[in-house]
Amino acid sequence: MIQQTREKFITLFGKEPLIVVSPGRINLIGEHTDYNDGFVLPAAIDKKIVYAVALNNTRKCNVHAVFTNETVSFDLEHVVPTPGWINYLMGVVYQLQQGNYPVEGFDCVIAGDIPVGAGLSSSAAVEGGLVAALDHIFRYGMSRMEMALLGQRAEHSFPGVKCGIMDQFANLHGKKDQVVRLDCRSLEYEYFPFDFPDYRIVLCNSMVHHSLASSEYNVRRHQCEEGVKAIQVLHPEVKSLRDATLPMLEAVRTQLPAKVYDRCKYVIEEIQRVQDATTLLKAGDLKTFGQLMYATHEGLSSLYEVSCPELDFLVSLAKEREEVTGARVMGGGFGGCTINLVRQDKVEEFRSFVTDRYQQQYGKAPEIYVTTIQNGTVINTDTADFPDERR
Ligand code: GAF
Repeated sequence: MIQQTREKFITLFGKEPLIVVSPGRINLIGEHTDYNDGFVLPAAIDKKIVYAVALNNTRKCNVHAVFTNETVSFDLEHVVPTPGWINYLMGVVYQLQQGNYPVEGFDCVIAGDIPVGAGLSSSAAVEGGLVAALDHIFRYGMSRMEMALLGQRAEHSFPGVKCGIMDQFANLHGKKDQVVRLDCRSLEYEYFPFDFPDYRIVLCNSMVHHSLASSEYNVRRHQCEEGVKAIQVLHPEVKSLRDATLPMLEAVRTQLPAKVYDRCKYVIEEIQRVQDATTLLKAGDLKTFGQLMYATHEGLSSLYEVSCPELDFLVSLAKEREEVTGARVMGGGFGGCTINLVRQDKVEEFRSFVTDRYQQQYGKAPEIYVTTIQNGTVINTDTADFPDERR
């Protein structure tokens, strides 16, 4: 894909580009905890966005998307929210401008194989890849964390999803064969080898994509804040659900709408699960780790209500299989993928079992990806020496 993207760029724009590879992400456990100052355990994967970029000495940005085979241009004097995939790039440019990072016109080809709406965070990959490319070209000298935070602001301000930091963080900090536990409050992080040669990480894409995903996401975030406000009356020291305990929540239960109580209960439990899961991972106990994944799914489905019948069905299929140690809906929810830890020697059996049963139930095939953990966003070294004539 890298070579094709480069060639497409040369055909369209007639010069050598900088190439940046920007991955999607998985998250082993810790869902909807990031915007509650909790912990997450993500990793970057082998599905990616590829950018080819060079400057064009104008004030215009011309972006060709291979996946839709269209070129969209925008003016650097007029960067405003715009429908379609270009919004994610414009959000990044807007935030760079807001942060007084100089941006000049550029030409760009964007390609990728991260399925959209699958919960693998193609949007953070689009954002992180572009920040990294422009940082390299303009020599801003941003840290990876600054890039992630800028990507998050882009997501808030242009697509309007009030996301946490997990996706942009994982996209820019991923390390091959390692998962990373991020403390979303202090932004401190620690890598852990994901060293289980007998297991594979298998993603089952329900192929469901609910349009509610972003609006309901923001509603969940608001409900968590509502819970925190109620708890603060008795416990002013509680700044977010990260600081809350189940007894604190119980004490205000009667003052909360039932749904707000449920949302908060899930988050408080999930933040603890990530801590427990990390201990299990260090001890090499993938079996008990898997039980926590099932518990997360249960919480996401019945308390947080971000699952859907198709995802619940995929997890129930996983539960039937002895080769699966754990499974759950992954990412924001309302469609997309389940993540499954599956014994390596039974992956193909699992694949055909899930495909057949899902097909029977819903009349459509799921997509199944056996994924690997890879590095976060990478500047392609062969193209990294960015000569002045491309400026
Ligand atoms: C989406 C968001 F972008 C993340 O910040 C995170 O909240 C996730 O949903 C749920 O864990 O991917």
